[in-house]
Amino acid sequence: MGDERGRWLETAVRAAREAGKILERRLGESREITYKGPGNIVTDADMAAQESILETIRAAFPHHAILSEEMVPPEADDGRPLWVVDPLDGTTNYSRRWPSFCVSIAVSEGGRVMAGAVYEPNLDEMFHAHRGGGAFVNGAPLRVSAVDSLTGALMSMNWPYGREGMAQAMRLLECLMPRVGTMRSVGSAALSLCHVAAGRSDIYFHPSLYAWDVAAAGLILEEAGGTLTDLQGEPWTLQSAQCLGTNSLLLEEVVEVLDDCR
Ligand code: 2AM
Ligand code: CA
Repeated sequence: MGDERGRWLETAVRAAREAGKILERRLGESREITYKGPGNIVTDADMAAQESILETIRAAFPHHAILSEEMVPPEADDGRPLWVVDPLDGTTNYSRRWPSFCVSIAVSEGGRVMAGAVYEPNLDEMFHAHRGGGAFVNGAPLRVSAVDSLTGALMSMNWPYGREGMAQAMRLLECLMPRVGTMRSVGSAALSLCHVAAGRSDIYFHPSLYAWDVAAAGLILEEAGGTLTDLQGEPWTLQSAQCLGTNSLLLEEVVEVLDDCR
């Protein structure tokens, strides 16, 4: 990894930790909640965390482009490195003080995610990876599970906002649930993918989300030996509107079940 790219990861980690500390500090305060759509909220804490992250990135890399959930998106990809930021993933959890939320920061180049950091302040867990360099949590290497049959698998998923999305998720669950061991729902896509990377679960899917929910954790998962695709099993890209993360061993079987489900 060149010096410049090394600084990408170092800056992502630093920005994620600082923002996580802000979220942690403000957790006990009363919240200002604004609805962006049914079930889709943003709080004053999302904005404070975003401000801190943007400041850190702009100070280190003034010429890079930034895509962050709570800001106006940049113009079309113009070839500059692009920072893909979710200042608070798991906002509903956060607004209820349910302790599963995180900060997610990725850096992509030419449409490929090259570095990523996901910070979970409650457990003080910093997940990070750069492409080709392996994945780590608090410095310890991450490896996906060796579970190779659906019957023994721990799956997790999250609910989309809105009735139509929920109905679609129910259909997928109806097909998958009888086949897997059991299921959890954590409320943060980024953390859920990090759990697959850490071998804590084996499968994660979400039928409707954004690049900033997935970019950093997806690289962390791949660097831990997992696979990140869409629900058809095609490689995930920054334009994908859904995701499926697996320990790689279960990918084919899950996609088969999903194919038969439609
Ligand atoms: P957020 O907390 O940043 O909004 C919960 O469903 C998980 O999926 C969270 O990580 C949430 O991110 C994310 N998410 C993003 N877009 C979503 C959508 N359209 N519907 C539901 N969840 C979404
Ligand atoms: Ca968010």
